[in-house]
Amino acid sequence: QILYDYYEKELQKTLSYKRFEHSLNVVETAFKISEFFSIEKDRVALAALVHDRGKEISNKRLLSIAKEQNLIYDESEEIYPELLHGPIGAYLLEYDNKIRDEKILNSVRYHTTGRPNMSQLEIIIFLADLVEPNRSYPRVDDLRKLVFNEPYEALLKSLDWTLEYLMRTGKVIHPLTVKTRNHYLNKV
Ligand code: DGI
Ligand code: FE
Ligand code: FE
Ligand code: FE
Repeated sequence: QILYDYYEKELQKTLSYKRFEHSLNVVETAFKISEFFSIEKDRVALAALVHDRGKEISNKRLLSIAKEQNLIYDESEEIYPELLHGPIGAYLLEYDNKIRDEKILNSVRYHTTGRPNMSQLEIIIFLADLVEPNRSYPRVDDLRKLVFNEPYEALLKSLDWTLEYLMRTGKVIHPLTVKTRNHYLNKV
């Protein structure tokens, strides 16, 4: 709790009001989802609070940090640097904010694309981010229902819908988004 309060203040400094509010919503939603898993609640709260640490960093800076620190995974990240806000967020949380919990860092690192074999914490943060109360996009309500009943089904659907959306709007697809979708296709 002491740690949580400390990072709440730190995050408030680096995020806009709107993004900070989103983060608090993700904390609440992640808590609710975590009831279906046996998992430490303190860790869930902290991971949700900090998940968008890298979100308000300019594309230019995301790319320059990623190149400097050798954190580029795929060329799609150079085309669409926002894809780096998870990995760079995790990097900054580790080196600037001194978070050393690898489980929390991974849940931040992979919250946008997911990855095959996600931990429970990674799944909770991924899903909570997608369905927190302020989110609005087509079929978000379908996803909200699924998240609390069939979390793995929700995960697969959300990836399918994201891929559909990316194709339809002509956006670059990160290989991890595809790998994650294929992985969970056989798990549901
Ligand atoms: O940071 P948030 O807005 O809270 O949420 P997020 O980190 O999950 O980012 C969501 C956005 O990421 C959403 O607009 C879809 C996009 N996204 C997810 N996978 C891919 C992707 N965008 C591209 N271009 N390629 C992907 O593979
Ligand atoms: Fe994000
Ligand atoms: Fe997300
Ligand atoms: Fe988010």
